Amino acid sequence: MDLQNTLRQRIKMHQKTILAVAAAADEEVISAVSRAVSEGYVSAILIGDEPKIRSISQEHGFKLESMTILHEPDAVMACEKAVRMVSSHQADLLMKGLVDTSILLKAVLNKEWGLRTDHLLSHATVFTVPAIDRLFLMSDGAMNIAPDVLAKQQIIENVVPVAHALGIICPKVAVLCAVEKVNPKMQATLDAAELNALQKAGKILGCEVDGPIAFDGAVSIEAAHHKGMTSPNAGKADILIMPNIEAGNILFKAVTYFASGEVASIINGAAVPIVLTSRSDSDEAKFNSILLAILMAQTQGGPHGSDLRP
Ligand code: COD
Repeated sequence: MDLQNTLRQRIKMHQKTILAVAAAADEEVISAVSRAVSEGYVSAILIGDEPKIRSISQEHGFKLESMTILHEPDAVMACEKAVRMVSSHQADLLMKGLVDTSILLKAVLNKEWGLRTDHLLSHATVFTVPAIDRLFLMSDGAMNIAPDVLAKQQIIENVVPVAHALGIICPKVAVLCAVEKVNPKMQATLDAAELNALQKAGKILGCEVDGPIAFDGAVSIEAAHHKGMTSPNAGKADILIMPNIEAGNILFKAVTYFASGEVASIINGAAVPIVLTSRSDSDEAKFNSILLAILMAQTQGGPHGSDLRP
């Protein structure tokens, strides 16, 4: 399964999106953005240390002619400027460059000029691995540190539309735990049972929720059979809901480093989708993430329009 092709096929090319990149002075970031510009997906505003942006680009042959560069060497200020460009509608999408995730997210959450909505913001990753021929989504590996059950409900509500945008009509959501039975000493199992019940009661829409369920039984039909699991969705999960940020972050990085997976990551629930990858992610992962953010912007109302915002 080719993640990048899937994303390319789902994007409408006639809409040009303006991407504001916070702290852009990084080889992988500029590589991904210049590719998205040259392929006609976006026009870009690079906010960061201009001399560094220019020397990286010269060294690696990235073309900057059709991009705007705003010199701002301070990372906190670069994040503020990038977020303000989006909230003032001068740009359609935001992308994290070479800066701590928490610095960018604090700017995004700013009450006066940030990109907050009345919904929780959460991070979602779409990934493929060579061993299994289907798309997976997982959330949250980068924003919500220790979500309670209400936050997990909103995390599901944020990630289900991403699955829909990728053509998964009724995604199977696995709320991951270490076991398949409720154990009051394991909060994740209590949360999973509650989320399962909420979906069955019609309080979570557009998906089917399973849990508590462990990783093997969620992703492998053989493992599910072996463990005697009876749920018709066992082994067939599309979306993996993580118990906490550590589990999510480790799975996300294991996909890349142990399984040679392809990934794309964004923040959902904000006024616009935000391209948010790890600093160590490849230019390919960053390019895929730009495509995913464009797809979600189009799904939510299209770029260049106030209907992107609540
Ligand atoms: N969605 C919506 N609003 C939020 C969210 C959210 N996910 N998180 C916090 N808020 C709001 C709160 O309601 C409050 O109004 C305000 O923001 C501040 O809340 P705090 O004090 O809990 O949040 P902060 O500013 O201390 O931290 C928010 C972060 C997102 C920065 C924090 O949760 C964080 O550091 N997350 C992990 C980021 C990270 O390091 N990732 C690494 C992996 S790449």
